[in-house]
Amino acid sequence: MGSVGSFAIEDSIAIITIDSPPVNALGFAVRQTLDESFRRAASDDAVKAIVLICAGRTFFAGADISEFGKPKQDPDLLAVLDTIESGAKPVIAAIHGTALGGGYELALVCHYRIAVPSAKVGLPEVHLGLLPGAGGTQRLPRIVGAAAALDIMVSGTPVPAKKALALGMIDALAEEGRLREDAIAFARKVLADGQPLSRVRDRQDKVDPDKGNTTLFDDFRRKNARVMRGFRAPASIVQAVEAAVELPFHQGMARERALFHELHDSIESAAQRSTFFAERQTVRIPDVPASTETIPIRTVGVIGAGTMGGGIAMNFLNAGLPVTLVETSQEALDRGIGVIRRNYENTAKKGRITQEQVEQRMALITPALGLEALAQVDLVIEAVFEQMAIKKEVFAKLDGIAKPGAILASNTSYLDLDQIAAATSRPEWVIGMHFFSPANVMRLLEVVRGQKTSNEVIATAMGLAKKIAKVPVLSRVCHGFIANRVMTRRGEQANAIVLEGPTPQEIDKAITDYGFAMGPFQMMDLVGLDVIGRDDTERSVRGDLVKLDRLGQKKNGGYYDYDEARKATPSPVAASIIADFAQSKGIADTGPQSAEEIVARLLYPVVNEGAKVLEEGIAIRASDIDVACILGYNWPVYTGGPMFWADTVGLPKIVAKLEELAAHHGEAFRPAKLLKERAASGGSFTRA
Ligand code: 3H9
Repeated sequence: MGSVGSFAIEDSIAIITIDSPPVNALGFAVRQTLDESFRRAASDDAVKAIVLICAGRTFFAGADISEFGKPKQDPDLLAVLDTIESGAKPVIAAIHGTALGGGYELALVCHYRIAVPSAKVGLPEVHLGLLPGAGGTQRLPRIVGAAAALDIMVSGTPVPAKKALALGMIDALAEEGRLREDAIAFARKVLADGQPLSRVRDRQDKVDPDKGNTTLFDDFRRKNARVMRGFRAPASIVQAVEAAVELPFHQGMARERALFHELHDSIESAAQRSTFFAERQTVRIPDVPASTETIPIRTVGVIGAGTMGGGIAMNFLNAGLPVTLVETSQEALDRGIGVIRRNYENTAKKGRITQEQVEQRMALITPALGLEALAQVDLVIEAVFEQMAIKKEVFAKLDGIAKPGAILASNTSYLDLDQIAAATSRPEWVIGMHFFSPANVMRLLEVVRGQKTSNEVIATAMGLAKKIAKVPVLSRVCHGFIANRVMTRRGEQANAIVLEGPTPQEIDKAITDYGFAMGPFQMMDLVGLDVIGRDDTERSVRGDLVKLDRLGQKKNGGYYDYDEARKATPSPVAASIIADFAQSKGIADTGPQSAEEIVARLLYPVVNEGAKVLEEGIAIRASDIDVACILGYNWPVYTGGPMFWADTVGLPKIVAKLEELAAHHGEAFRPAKLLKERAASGGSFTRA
């Protein structure tokens, strides 16, 4: 029997077990084994029913994404699914872990689905810029109806077993730990009942009522317009579900196939697939082997209970780790803990956690007023005011308090970690753990290694990230590390071109049309003009707005004016401040610029800075820079991040534009050596 499976017959029931670590993806060997196993079961008269089950941590996690874009090897997934579905013997899919994408589509061609309560089933292809392409868009609506199918496939969120049972996505629950036995018992019952076999594809009862109901689909598109913006896959999913409702099964399948191919060949999907692997690649560090020993982290201390410290603490509380939260005054401590409680209660109100979980998490906090309380914790994260003198003082004190073997981490977002480490007698234990605001939400964790940080400490921080549901990106020390450093170039250019003619709204529109949720001026108004660039020494438009008490959305408007409902309109006051400032600097108004010009002006310097970050060895690989920008700055994932995007634009084009900008605006635009080299050699940043 194929290389990744086993075949057993127990009392007239064939048990096909697939074992292809890590996640039983439906790659060539798995498809071949399935094909052979089902043919054998079909031809063996001793077999009356079939149970399909997986070994290891999960049922099939979907098609093998690493095979996409490579030459196809038969048997193809659809053919295997057809063999299973058209067989004359009942097939029971026995599900544990996650049955995802092609994995759940495989379960849908089985005649019955049974799962343990901890299992999840779903069609998350949308996150890869795809639609379920092995019949999922046609079969799921036939079980749950078009409306629920749209929600499940457009969100891509896996459905827990109990809910899946209620929806009809599975037929029965097995006892946890007894999946095999319960699936066999289920098969026996099916045989005993002797009902004729029913196939999902033949069902019409859930889709027929929506025939001709265009409102259902129009409403869905309208309601989800914001989350679907820029992505291609969601709109294709809606079209495929429409086909499931309106067309006979085989025609719907043909429609699904055509849409799948379009998506598969799109840049958007290539970008999202690349991001999937990029996020999993970040933990690989050339000089820190995977076998490096890690330090157990059972307790955490967080210094500072402000917005950042509180958000950081929540990550650990969510993961069940006790946190000692330190502030300098009772008032600040109470305020910080109050904010954490309010955050949790809001989450509970939305039904995402229970009130009991709120209390459990709150009970993990130990409030404290002095650093002495941190003597026994395994990891301390400092989140105090961003000033070198203050950080050094805190670390020097910590050095005298923390137990030997404790990791001392700083949440600094710009400062020199090596200087901070030098304030202690144990720099090898000092590391940067840079969270992005809101720290309990944003998935990026920049781990900053100092010159002396030990491999064990690095490996521990990288491993800990997964435990608290973050994606770690390793950076070496430089001003702003990876994400802030490269993205600062975008802000600088926004501030520069607004003096040359384009208005804040034109610039913001170019950037939001590119795919960012907000443009740089909208963002500054939201955060507060008095908060950003607080330490600026030079005169700036922003500074002039602040002098007029225009602080942004919160007070008197900023770059925009706002009405009661915070709806933004172009601001004549801001326009005249910008014009005055430009005049004082002797910058001529050269008129409007095209969206393409604006995007190039703001984002090519980000690419250029990314190239420098790579060249200097600050980031390990270009895809780490992409992950940092996507997860830290909401860079649109369907462009793949700045470096992947640069490859799609073409590096010679970017170099030529940067040279042109350098000629007009100065050396800051001069293309990095690495960028020039890759452009000249026909190379790229992210392609193999
Ligand atoms: C699809 O099915 C298309 C069909 O509709 C149509 C076809 C015609 N392929 O995430 P982890 C690797 S599209 C290849 O760290 P976890 C992953 O790279 C697919 N490799 O584990 C990693 O490798 P490494 C639809 C895959 O426990 C290792 O497995 N399915 C695949 O945190 C462990 O992964 C999906 O989108 C794959 N499909 O989470 C599901 N999946 O160790 C994608 C994983 O070398 N997968 N790998 O870095 C997941 O969401 C998570 O992996 C899962 C496990 C929840 C399953």
